[in-house]
Amino acid sequence: MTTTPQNRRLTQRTMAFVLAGGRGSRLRELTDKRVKPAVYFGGKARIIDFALSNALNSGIRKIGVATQYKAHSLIRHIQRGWNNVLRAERGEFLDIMPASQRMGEENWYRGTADAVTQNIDIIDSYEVDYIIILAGDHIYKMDYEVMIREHCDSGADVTIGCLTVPREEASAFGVMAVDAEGRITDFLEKPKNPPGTPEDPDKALASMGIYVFAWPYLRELLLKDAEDASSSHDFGNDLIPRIVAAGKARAHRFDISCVRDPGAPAYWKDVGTVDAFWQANIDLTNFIPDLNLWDRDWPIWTYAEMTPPAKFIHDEDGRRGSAVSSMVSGGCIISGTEVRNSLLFTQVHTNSYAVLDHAVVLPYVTVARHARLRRVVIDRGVTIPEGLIVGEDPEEDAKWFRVSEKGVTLITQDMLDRRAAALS
Ligand code: ADQ
Ligand code: ADP
Repeated sequence: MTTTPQNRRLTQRTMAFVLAGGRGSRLRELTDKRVKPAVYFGGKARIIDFALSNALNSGIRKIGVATQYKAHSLIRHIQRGWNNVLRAERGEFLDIMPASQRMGEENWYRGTADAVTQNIDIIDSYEVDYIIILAGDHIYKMDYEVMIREHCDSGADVTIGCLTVPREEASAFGVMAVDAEGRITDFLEKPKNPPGTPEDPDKALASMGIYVFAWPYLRELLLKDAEDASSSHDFGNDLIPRIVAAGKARAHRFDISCVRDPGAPAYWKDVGTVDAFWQANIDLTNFIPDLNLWDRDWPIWTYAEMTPPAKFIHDEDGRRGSAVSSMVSGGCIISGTEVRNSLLFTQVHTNSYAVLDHAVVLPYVTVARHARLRRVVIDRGVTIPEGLIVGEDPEEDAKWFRVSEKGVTLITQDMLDRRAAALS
């Protein structure tokens, strides 16, 4: 079945399979209309652009994206932004693989492994030797070629990307124990009481949900798993523990191999909650952010609208439109507004006497005069009414909006409409 010439680059003999079907419900109303990988991040991109850019920058040219929940926005983004990047003439693909089109009998992907199983015929047609399974919902820069090379050299059945996390956060992950050679000796999916590492009992080795397999090996494993009535058809719950028990799973340490910017720590984030989403976006406005989006050797590709540059207006009343320690995207008009430590996506228009402080503002938002917004996430397309004040009185905010554990307020148009109706 492997027909690829051996002299091709390893990454050309590998397909990336991106899992982008999980809803991400902890992002609350931000994922009401779109799946988590389609959520905006960093001023121009969407979350999935990080995994796709990593694949592309690593030299991978065959990519499949499995979607199911609220996939419309994601599919449109991929079609607009990624269609021209890969060329079918050179055997390059980016295929969207929606659930419910395949096999007939089962409408949805039953689990992450089932999402691959249901597409076995398409993957076969790519004629690749290796497959790397990725999640479409993490923010990081990673050279997958290093990991694929390690997998080939070691002769393991699976290589799992992992990183060191504080032990108290490890219950959200697959947690593993490794020996001195990097062999995984134990794997627990989301354990209540995660084991520490031998070097540091307060740290644990967490799976990033990134797996490299030889395709013929995984193919056989999936076909067996599909027959297994006791399986939930999930990588973390079913397949990985089985391979680890058989003794041929290897850990790839992302902390050591990551695309590191001088002085910056290894960066990998699951922006799964409103707090984490807000923080990771606001962190980009730091003097030296841990995630470097300015790196020309590792660009994050996306669909970017054609827009004029951001404009800052000194209005008729003499109010200065300004932004400090902030990122302001194309098409924005900052007219007589004070913007501090904020991140503004494309086409945000703000008016006189308004203040934005630690605000993450998604595309196409309008902020009317005298609005003062602190520690907020504003959803796409929202119109902020004149004089709205958020971030000063938590009780008032909680009446109308979604206030997170750490006091970040999420504002959507539906919430504003309900507020307007109640106050009128
Ligand atoms: P989880 O974080 O719980 O654990 P999971 O829900 O399995 O992740 O989703 C992984 C990826 O698959 C996400 O990108 C999600 O969107 C997608 N997905 C989920 N269900 C899907 C389906 N039915 N069809 C298509 N795509 C789907 C996993 C591992 C852990 C590991 C963490 C790292 O199981 O061991 O530590 O990822 O975040
Ligand atoms: P979402 O994340 O909500 O799915 P998309 O970016 O996929 O959003 O698509 C929304 C479409 O609507 C885009 O074509 C965008 O140009 C358009 N759009 C949304 N709001 C506005 C607005 N206020 N002005 C102009 N165009 C808008």
